[in-house]
Amino acid sequence: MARPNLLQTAAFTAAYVLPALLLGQVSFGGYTFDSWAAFADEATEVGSPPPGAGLLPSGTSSINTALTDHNLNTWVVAGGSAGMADVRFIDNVIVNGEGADFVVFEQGVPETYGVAISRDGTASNLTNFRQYTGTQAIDLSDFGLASGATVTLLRIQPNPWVAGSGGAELSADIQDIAALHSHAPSAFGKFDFNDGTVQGWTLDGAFDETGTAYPSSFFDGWQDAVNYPGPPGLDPMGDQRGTLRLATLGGMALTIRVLPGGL
Ligand SMILES: [Ca+2]
Ligand SMILES: [Ca+2]
Ligand SMILES: [Ca+2]
Repeated sequence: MARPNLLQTAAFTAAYVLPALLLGQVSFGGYTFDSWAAFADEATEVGSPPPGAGLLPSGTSSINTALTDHNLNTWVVAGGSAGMADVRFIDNVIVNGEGADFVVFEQGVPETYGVAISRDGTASNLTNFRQYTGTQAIDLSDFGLASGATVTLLRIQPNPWVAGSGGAELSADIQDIAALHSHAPSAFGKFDFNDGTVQGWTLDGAFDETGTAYPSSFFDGWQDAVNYPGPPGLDPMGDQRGTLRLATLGGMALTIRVLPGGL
């Protein structure tokens, strides 16, 4: 049998995915989310609007609670068109995947609100506002973001001034915001394989840089003799400490799709 070759790859990555039982999908408001972590984590009012023009929480005394509690019985309205909230994702990011990427939940009779997206996680690099009405599943591509782009900050304006309407309309009631395409903030981190098994991790992919999956003969498994930060191959065998191995037999094997008309 050929010796497995440890794969070192730059152009292609393979994602290891924690077992679903650790993530626990949740159903909420007619949508399914990976976990409660998919929901927005922090909401703050933008600026210092004049009295009566800012955001008003309903069902709670806190704007932050209303927008992050995954509870449709709490929401915020704007007393005037000036009221806006910056909504942040801390333990997750929204990812621009296929189709809609996040949901804004809006209570009662559908009303119009504005959404802007931060391109870099700061309030100084927001897209223009786009308007939506009622509970909506929204695609980040609508804002010009690239496939695979991640978002940690968006701005909600419950009562946008509609040009030509002669004034502000009734405020939307924004209940909650959550990511349909949600990832942990970073795919990189330290994980100890310390019980002699791969501890439930599975291999998914390979993918190229755009997220396209390719058939491959990569496989994963337990590697006993490697345990960071020790020198590769010198960790004692049978000590339950090791690593997760990504390998192929007899060299790399990856099926590249040829597009119509050739590469
Ligand atoms: Ca979250
Ligand atoms: Ca709520
Ligand atoms: Ca999308």
